[in-house]
Amino acid sequence: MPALRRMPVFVVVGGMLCAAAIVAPAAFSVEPADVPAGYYDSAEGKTGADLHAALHDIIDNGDHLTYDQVWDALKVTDEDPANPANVIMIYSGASMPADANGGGVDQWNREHTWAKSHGDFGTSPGPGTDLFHLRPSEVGVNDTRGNLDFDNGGEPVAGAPGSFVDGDSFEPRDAVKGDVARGIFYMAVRYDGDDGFADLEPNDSVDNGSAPNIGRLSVLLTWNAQDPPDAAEEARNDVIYDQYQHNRNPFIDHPEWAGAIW
Ligand SMILES: [Ca+2]
Ligand SMILES: [Ca+2]
Ligand SMILES: [Ca+2]
Repeated sequence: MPALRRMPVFVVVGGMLCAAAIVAPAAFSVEPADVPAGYYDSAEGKTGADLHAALHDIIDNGDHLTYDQVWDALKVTDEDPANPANVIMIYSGASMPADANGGGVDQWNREHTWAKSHGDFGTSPGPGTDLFHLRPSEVGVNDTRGNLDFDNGGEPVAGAPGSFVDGDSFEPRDAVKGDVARGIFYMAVRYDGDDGFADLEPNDSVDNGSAPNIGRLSVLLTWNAQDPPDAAEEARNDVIYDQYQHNRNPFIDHPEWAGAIW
């Protein structure tokens, strides 16, 4: 009898939507809710260079905004959920008026978490305008980060509680350590040198200068594990996919793929 009672549940409720909502999360490994069906099919089961290449092929058709368009996009992607007129600063967590964008000391600007001198890609449409690594930051805090590689340690950053800096590296606050790492991993897979842009890759150094590399890879992998994607980061991925670039950050959807590649 138990078997007979269970059968009708699947037949009656068994439309795709119900089956996915009720049965799949507990029974199978499924994509996060807003990943289009089949988006990562060609990457499934792969590791290392094969996974890197498969992900590159999936995401390399993303659209490129102009640097001016990035202003308005960041006002949407990084909107303060508690105040739609504001945006959240990446390194401080502060909420600032969205229209206070610019180069003044009391304004916020467009922080390239993959410092744009690392590969010297500038602000032309391409890596320099890619929303997955661009985040709002107070002008002063952005200046403090400069083009430093990422690593743990240093002195507290003025105006950005929980962030640290020393002569060769910058450490963002705990809440965004994983966000920063996954933005770096995205850039490495998106830009492979086959489309006129530099081949960006992380390494384990903190003295990369203008080389198309950023470090420290071992620390970024740790940050990826310490600060897994939350609902806000996943929503940001969806907004960039739906409204702006039409590609996704695979490491927000599958943070375990970072360790499978590096
Ligand atoms: Ca250091
Ligand atoms: Ca986070
Ligand atoms: Ca690359």
